[in-house]
Amino acid sequence: MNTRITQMLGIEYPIIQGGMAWVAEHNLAAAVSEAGGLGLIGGANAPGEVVREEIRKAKALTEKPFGVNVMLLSPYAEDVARVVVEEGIKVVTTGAGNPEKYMDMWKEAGIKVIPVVASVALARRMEKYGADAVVAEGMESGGHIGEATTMTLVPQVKDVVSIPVIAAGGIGDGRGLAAAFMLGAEAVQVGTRFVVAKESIVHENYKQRLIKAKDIDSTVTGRSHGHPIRCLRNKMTREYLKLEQEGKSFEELEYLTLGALRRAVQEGDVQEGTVMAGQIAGMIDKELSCKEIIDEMMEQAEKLLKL
Ligand code: TUI
Repeated sequence: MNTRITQMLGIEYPIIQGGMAWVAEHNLAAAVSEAGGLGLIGGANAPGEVVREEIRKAKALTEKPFGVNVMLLSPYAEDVARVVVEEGIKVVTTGAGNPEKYMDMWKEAGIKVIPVVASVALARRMEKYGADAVVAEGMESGGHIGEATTMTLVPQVKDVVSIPVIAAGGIGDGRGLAAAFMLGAEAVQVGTRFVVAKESIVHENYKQRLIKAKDIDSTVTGRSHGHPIRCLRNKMTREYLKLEQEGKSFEELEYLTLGALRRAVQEGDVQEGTVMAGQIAGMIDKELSCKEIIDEMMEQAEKLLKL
């Protein structure tokens, strides 16, 4: 499964880790890269200097390439965009927006730029602006999502761009990896499965909530305000969705979610916190190391693709 992506990024396997807010820190990123995938540090809402520290800690743990995800809704996005250049990062993915204004700076620094897109239109535009690849992310993903499913988005993006396409959303094992290749992808981005990795620093309650999750435990808050977030059902989502149905504004509901992801990830408050996770949560039944996850996915996918 040697593809344009494994060659471009200098990685062994076509698996990149999602840039998950509060989760994608240096231990996880380094473990995924050490296992032969591409680890990512999630910039999320963190200031540039915090991301710089994370980058330096990851460099101390691995000699292998790793990247940084710049979350474009962050008030510090510009700061982080500059820090990745200063720290000599080789791969940047972006999320939750259009990274056009940083593209020239990143390209000049020799950075491979891989925007995460949720639509064909943005994929096309990103190629025009010099993106090296795109991640086509379907609404099966956790966190901030678009409208299209992975099954429909990946081939439609593939049909209009020449750069490689990385599939994301709903991919948690080798069957998903093989299916993504059938749709035309040259790599996959995996988020939720790595949340339950041994090296993942999320609170034990968060991991257990994902392990216990069933297929129908996934829900989406914020659709009516244009800020759809996929997470697992709990007290917070029930209250949020009820108030949303009553027509409460985004601003009125913000108090329910402010800091709620951090509360779930770090403090283990999986009832009132936001438990972001993709729809594959129901497939996870145990905690494995990043290497075990990647080896298992590769073995299963290779077997299927040979059939
Ligand atoms: O970005 C993600 N997933 C995320 S970001 C995040 S942190 C957050 N927390 C609270 C509120 C908002 C964000 C949690 N999960 N995935 C990549 C992704 N990008 N999904 C969808 C998009 C997207 C959506 C609209 C990209 C571009 C876009 O429009 C760009 C434009 O201006 O045309």
